[in-house]
Amino acid sequence: MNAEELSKKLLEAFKEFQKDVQKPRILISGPTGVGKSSLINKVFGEIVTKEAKGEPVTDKVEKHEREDIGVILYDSPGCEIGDTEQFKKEVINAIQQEKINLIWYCIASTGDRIEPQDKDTIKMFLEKNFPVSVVLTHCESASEEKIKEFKEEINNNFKDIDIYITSSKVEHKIFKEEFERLIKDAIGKLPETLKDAFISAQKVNLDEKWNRAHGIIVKHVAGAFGIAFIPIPFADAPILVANQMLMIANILYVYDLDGLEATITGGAGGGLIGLLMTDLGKFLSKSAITKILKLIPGVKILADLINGGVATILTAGIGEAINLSCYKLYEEMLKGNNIDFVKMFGDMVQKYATENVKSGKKAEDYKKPD
Ligand SMILES: Nc1nc2c(ncn2[C@@H]2O[C@H](COP(=O)(O)OP(=O)(O)O)[C@@H](O)[C@H]2O)c(=O)[nH]1
Ligand SMILES: [Mg+2]
Repeated sequence: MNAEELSKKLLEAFKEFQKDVQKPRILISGPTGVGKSSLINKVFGEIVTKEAKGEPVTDKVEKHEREDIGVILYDSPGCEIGDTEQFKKEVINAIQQEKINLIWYCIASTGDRIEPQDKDTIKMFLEKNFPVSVVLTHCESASEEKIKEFKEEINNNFKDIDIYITSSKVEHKIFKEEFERLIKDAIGKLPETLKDAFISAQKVNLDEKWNRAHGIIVKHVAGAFGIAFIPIPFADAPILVANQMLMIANILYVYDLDGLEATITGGAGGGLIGLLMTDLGKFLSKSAITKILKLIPGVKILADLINGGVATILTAGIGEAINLSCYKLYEEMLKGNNIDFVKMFGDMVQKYATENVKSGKKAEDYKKPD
């Protein structure tokens, strides 16, 4: 396969992955004006809710879904005064019918107290065994004592419920860490089959993207060893490439750099991934890989054999080079430096892959950058 065919196949593998992935369904609930839409925008990017109003599931519940985004979001008000029966019927039905995986209930920390309706709503969710967490919003405007008081009051009513201290308006280390914790906990609560999509869609915990990609690589390396255990003639190296192609599609899916670009530019997205795949196609072509293979201690290319050990070093080295390059690109894009870094993506992958392969490191020995 030449570079062009490789990048085309990579892009196809990516699109297929995106099409077939199973997505979690998350309900964001809480009184009007509490900051639900802002929370969604902060965590998943404005792209999710930008288009139209969302599709009504009931009078109370709205659904936001896009093919290229890894979560299906639902938005409902809390239970307002005099509305309990109606609310119960509609929202509880919607949760059951739509098979909601997680509920984030929002409470503004600017209120005088936790309102009885908030407690009623949370109580109702818990009675039904729905997985609900509390997100305190507008926390930049509340004093530390106030937040402490709110947390205590919530915990007095609902013992082990998770509470997050957030602001969608002000950037601060505390809020950043709280959003990261919200994501980390959510990943822990979701079934394995929904994690790829969730980690892909969220835009506030970059380390969890690295962790997921790393796990994918470790898994694929085991596969590479299987394929190559019986030495393969070098001419058949594309077998190996096919295994790596799925791995690479999965890594790029988890980072969702396209979605990040769309969020940053306010555009539709869909352009960046093609550019990255073009670079990767060049990088994975036989001549480039042969050069890298020669770096592995003890490999004799002329013997025309790739054995299991070599295949694992190569697959881990390439996978982790892409993982690290995506991580760095993501960081730079968040800082607003996208254009130049996108141009450097191919070089970055090449550089890291060379270093990695030379080091002969095992997949599980790679560590997240600081
Ligand atoms: N200061 C501050 N304003 C916020 C925060 N979250 C939301 N807002 C503002 O509160 C208003 C209502 O937010 P919105 O997300 O539309 O609430 P929703 O009705 O629950 O979807 C908007 O003007 C937001 O900009 C926050 O954490 N801090
Ligand atoms: Mg809203």
